[in-house]
Amino acid sequence: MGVKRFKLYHYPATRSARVKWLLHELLGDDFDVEVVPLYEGAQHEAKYLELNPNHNVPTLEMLMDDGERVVMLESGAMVTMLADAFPEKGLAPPPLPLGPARARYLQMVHFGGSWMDMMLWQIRVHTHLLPPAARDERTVERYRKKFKAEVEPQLIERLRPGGYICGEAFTAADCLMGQTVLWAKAYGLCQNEVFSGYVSRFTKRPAFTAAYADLGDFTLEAPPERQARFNG
Ligand SMILES: N[C@@H](CCC(=O)N[C@@H](CS)C(=O)NCC(=O)O)C(=O)O
Repeated sequence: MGVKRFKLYHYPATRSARVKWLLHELLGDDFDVEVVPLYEGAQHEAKYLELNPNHNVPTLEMLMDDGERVVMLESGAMVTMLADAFPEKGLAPPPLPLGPARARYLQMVHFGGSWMDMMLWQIRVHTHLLPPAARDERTVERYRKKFKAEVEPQLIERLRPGGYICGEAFTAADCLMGQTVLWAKAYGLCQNEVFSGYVSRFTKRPAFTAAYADLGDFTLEAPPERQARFNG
């Protein structure tokens, strides 16, 4: 059984851009996108909560050949699944036979999508999303320090040779890591020149340009009257 059509629920420059970017790499523009206006609270509407009880983006809907609709959550899982689904595009080392390339690749998808993401989300909610009275400056400082001291050196070592996060070749892990590095940069992290080189390489990709064409619709700060809806 195959997938007839993909539909991505998305908001500009957020974690759904990881998946939008990869879909552009794999399918050009041949998929559907619905913007979920997060700053208007659309992620809390009953219809959307049926799809995604975590009230977030991305949500990926797959229309299967037999008419079934499959809904998937979690950007890291989507990136892994989509890259594996199109092996001819060469954006993921094959799972078998087991080897170092696949191990490095999965490690980077999960390091970006869970470990780094967790720190950046805490920095973000306590800087721009929660109402000011609920923000905790100590949390922001703790994760900024940890990110700089522990995460950045690992990334710099991988990126210093001038390639991509898993080596010389661009992979789907870069769709996730690239968005995450841009997110870190928006919060004053990843300032080393090695990151500028990485960004200048991946932003030249047409699929990146297509995925970020809506960047102008994104603002870091949620409107004050909406901040109480964000719960971290
Ligand atoms: N672990 C999830 C996190 C998704 C997530 O939290 N997305 C944010 C945007 S970057 C969101 O939609 N937040 C809306 C809310 O929390 O109400 C993933 O990677 O897919």
